[in-house]
Amino acid sequence: MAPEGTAGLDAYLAGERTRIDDALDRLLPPFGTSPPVLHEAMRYTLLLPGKRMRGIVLLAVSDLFRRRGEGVVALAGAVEMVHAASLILDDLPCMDDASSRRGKPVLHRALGEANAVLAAVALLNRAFATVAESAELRDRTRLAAIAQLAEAIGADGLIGGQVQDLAAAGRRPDLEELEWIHSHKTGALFIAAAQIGGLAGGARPKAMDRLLRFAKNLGLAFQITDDLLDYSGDPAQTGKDAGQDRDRATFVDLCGIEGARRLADELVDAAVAALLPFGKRAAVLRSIAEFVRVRDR
Ligand code: GRG
Repeated sequence: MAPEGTAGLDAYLAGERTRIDDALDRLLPPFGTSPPVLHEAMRYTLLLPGKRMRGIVLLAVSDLFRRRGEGVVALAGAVEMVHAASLILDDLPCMDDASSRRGKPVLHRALGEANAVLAAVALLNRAFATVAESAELRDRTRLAAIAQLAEAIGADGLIGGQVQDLAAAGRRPDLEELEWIHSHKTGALFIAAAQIGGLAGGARPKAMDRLLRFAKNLGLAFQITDDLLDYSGDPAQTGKDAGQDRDRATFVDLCGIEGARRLADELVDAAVAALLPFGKRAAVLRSIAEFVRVRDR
């Protein structure tokens, strides 16, 4: 059922977040497993309240093909583990040197840098193991999902985008370079989430292409609204430091507030347009795109 209105969407998002949170708790070894500090570190950032947007995109895409089992939620959990690992690494002193994340001190401030790095690597491994163990996927699609995730993280995905972002620090990249950085650093995991949701749903190549177009536009729009929130958002809502991006160029720096908002609008419109052939079945995905357009957290 499509969530009706803002209250309906909020309730839908909260419900899907709870399903993912419960799955994450189950997918990790319990608190107190040896070595305790590692398991505490793996759970710390991961289980703090995040929006779970990438996992929700995966669930909403598989819903499009009427797949809603617990196995799909585990796949959403795997994508959220990768996202949490990327946040932990991004926050390190050698990268963003952030102080708070999801309303709490960043992991390396709470449990030390070595534990933060090792917990991030352990989360990545747990994510791949979760996809590899998934009973939801047949053998060929399981391999395709693993490949999607590996591609999204690697040199042509999050890591490539991050390295280019770091290389651009202290200078002013042009809009083309900034789009390249963020379509890799942020967009790649949205794409993997949509594609893995499609694989779980048995989507055919044409549908996979539409999902790719949807996620590509949505991911970049999400980053632009992240930049807008970094500029003018309320840290009590976003859970992270305001002005964290001051040392690197953002879409707001390059386009101004109005320009960045217009660009985000165009990208959300393009994401919604990619869903047209799915008709009414894509109502939830359309609502998610509208959430990205207006979000305040
Ligand atoms: C090896 C996984 C891995 C990554 C290494 C550090 C790095 C390369 C990439 C950084 C990727 C990154 C953190 C991009 C920022 C994306 C972004 C907009 C984060 C905020 O996401 P939200 O708002 O956060 O969804 P919550 O807390 O709600 O999940």
